[in-house]
Amino acid sequence: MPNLSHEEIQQYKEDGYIAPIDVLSKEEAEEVKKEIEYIEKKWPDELKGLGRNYAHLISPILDKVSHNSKILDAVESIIGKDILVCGTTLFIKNPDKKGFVSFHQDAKYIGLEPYNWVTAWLAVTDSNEKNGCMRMYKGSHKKDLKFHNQKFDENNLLTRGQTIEDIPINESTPVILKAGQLSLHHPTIIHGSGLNKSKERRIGFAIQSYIGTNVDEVLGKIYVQQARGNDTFKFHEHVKRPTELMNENDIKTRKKANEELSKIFYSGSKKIGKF
Ligand SMILES: O=C(O)CCC(=O)C(=O)O
Repeated sequence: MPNLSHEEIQQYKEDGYIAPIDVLSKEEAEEVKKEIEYIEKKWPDELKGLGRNYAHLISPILDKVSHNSKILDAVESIIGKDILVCGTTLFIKNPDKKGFVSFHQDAKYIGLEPYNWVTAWLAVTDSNEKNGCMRMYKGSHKKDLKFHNQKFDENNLLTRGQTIEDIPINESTPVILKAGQLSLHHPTIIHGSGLNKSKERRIGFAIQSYIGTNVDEVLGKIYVQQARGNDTFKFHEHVKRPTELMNENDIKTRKKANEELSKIFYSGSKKIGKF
């Protein structure tokens, strides 16, 4: 049963995002954090650079989050019952680093069409104004895609440092989430996030994105998993869900998936960024 109420769906349509949605308990979120930190410690290069993508293909715990029924209920309310997980990205801001995310629209460079998709962002740690939570420019999803300046700044957590200039920060709304809570945002909403000025890590696990089976990838190839319903369109290669951490075959699949993803991210660009 889809679980967003009529009012919540209306709010999503009006604002371009919805939050907070309770998904995991504090303890479950802590378990996800521990898994990420265990991988970082045991395989220090695994989640760096391009490796921050598709981590759900090598971690059963991140996979379980991506297939969480509470998330899928909410997603189903927005994109319908035939749902694929088409990718995940870890957005980690360490307190001693200057990481930020410039204002952008996800749909600009990702090649997923039509826009029957939604991005879910799970707060693995608390996410608030002090540690650089996402900020949404409400209602901006109703307008066309904007020009993005490709800045490739070293501290920008976006691939090309793609930036929509002159977005008034005081007109954007912070998405404040407790660890375990989720936000869902529209492909064309303008959003970004500032620096982590706290003393703790800010960790977000973005399922980017949940796509309807009718959504094609017009710039390249993606590797998907069936989350709900049926895929009668068969646009994409389906991959299996991991049953153990860092299984050898899953590592190979993820490597291929990330190589293909990089081609999508930098399609038409002369320069390649660090992710
Ligand atoms: O983690 C962030 O601050 C930004 C993430 C983002 O832009 C996204 O998930 O679309």
